[in-house]
Amino acid sequence: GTRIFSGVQPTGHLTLGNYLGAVRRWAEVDQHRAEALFCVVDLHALTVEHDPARLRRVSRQAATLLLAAGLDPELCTVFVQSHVEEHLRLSYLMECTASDGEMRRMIQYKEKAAREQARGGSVRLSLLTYPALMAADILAYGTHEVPVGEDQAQHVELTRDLAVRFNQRYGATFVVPKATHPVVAARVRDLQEPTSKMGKSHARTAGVVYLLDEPEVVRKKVLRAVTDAGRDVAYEPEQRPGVANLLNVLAACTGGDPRRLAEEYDSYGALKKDVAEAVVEMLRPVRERHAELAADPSSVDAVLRRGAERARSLARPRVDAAFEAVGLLPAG
Ligand code: AQP
Repeated sequence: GTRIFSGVQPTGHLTLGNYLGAVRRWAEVDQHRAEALFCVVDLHALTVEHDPARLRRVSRQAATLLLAAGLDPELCTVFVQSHVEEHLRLSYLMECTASDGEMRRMIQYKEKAAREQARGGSVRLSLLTYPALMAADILAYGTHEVPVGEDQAQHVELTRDLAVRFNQRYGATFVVPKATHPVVAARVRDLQEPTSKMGKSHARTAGVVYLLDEPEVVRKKVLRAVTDAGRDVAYEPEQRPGVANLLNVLAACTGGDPRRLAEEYDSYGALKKDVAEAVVEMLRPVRERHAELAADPSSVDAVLRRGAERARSLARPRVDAAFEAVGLLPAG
């Protein structure tokens, strides 16, 4: 059968971008059609400056939100990356397969490294090697498909290259995976800076809708979204990214087509009002379920414990095989 793997980084509170670009599809489609694993990739969150207490809090919240968004532990495996040591074991072999140059070419590395430097901080070495760990996350499970937002396409491409290279050098070990993206809203933009993606670790939060924002906060953020010059509502992603972003979000929430939706509005104000309500309504059940689950953390822990056991048992044979394939002496 098809195997699916994907994850979220607990670098901050989950956003509307995470939901529309990834999590919603995991819950509505992916968990029903394949053996699927979904992971809070906490080790990846250590690649930028972090606060331990906050990481712990945000990791738990992310796991709880995945369940609140509809991931069903009876249908799929939900776990925390650091609970399954196979990711780290395989990551090292991926570092031994990748070249320094291909890591440095990654857009996310360049952007995040620049951000860390602008803050006056240093760049952690793990930020550079991040794609090796991500490749390990994916390859350890014999993953066929990686449902992600478009911003992750380059990393999945690199993962494919590493799988092919490893297989050529050491014999067929890994499945070569491919990325899949949602049809609409594969890249939700920041409401204040519609040329950049909406990211959970952005310092300016006015343009970022978090899944747990109160309805009033969601409304305020959407109504204050930056729109473009011109008054009529038209879908022109290149020339008018702000309006196109709102139309994409509305289309994703209501199941419509952004081009067709544009024809239904003759003012930005009316469009924003409908976007705000559509987002509030879409997120309402997620927030409610999150509140219920958060009141019973031990049940979430139990899900994560079972998830980690299952993930470990799936990953171990392949990672052991990879260790042997490169010539490491079996422990016996
Ligand atoms: N804006 C987005 N639009 C569509 N999909 C998105 N994803 C993230 N942002 C958008 C998808 O959500 C999944 C999990 O993302 P992540 O945790 O790897 O990354 P992030 O939210 O971008 O978090 P960061 O790295 O903390 O954000 P920034 O950019 O602020 O540094 C992925 O499938 C991703 O594609």
